Amino acid sequence: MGYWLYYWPSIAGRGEFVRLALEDAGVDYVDVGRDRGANAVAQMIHNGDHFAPPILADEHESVSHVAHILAWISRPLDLAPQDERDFRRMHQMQLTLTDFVAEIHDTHHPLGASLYYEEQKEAAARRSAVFIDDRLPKFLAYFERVLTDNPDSDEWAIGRRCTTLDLSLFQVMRGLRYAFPNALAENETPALDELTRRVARRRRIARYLDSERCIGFNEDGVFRRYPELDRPDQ
Ligand SMILES: N[C@@H](CCC(=O)N[C@@H](CS)C(=O)NCC(=O)O)C(=O)O
Repeated sequence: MGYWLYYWPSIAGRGEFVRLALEDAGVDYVDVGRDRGANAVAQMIHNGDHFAPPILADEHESVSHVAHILAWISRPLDLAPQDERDFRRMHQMQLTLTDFVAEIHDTHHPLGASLYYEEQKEAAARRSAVFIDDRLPKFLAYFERVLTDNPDSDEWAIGRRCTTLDLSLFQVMRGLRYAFPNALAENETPALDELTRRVARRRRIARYLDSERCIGFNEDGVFRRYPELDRPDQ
């Protein structure tokens, strides 16, 4: 089984949610943006029916949108719950995570993605304050409850096994720890913290995190560290 991942080469961004699933499953994939450059990604968008990356392709088709991609590959990668209703619940929660990631992005780009951060700093500060006061605690409490309420496991969000949703939750917690360490520390998230440690210990994920394939967060991606948007240091 082989895949081609199309994503911007210089950021982890939303591509990382797909990359983590491919890495955890240990399948072969070509990281087209990193192998052939951003033009190859732009060309894929230009040629096909996709609006934005990440895009994942196999020899038969190509699919965009993180949640849609993960719904496509989670079963073949053995990262999905067995039960059909659980599968739909997993996808539903992944879509909630899509909303969460969009709101995280909008903390630094509240007026529009086509403007530089420097052109919208004031609005970003206002937006981030509302995000930190209201939205961050609400999303975190929701996913904390998802983990603690799973009747089938104390370890994973849905069913008995690790799924693509757990890998995505791991990435969001890592990203928040990078972008909003002080605001994150105001929230009690023991189950999410434990999940994050558990995922980081998975054999192939640990190897990936240590590898050159895994690039860190930076101020071009979704999760950006602008200290002025976070709660002040104590
Ligand atoms: N809903 C899409 C969002 C995709 C998206 O916003 N991609 C960004 C990179 S992370 C992009 O390049 N967008 C270009 C654009 O919106 O014009 C998903 O979840 O994958």
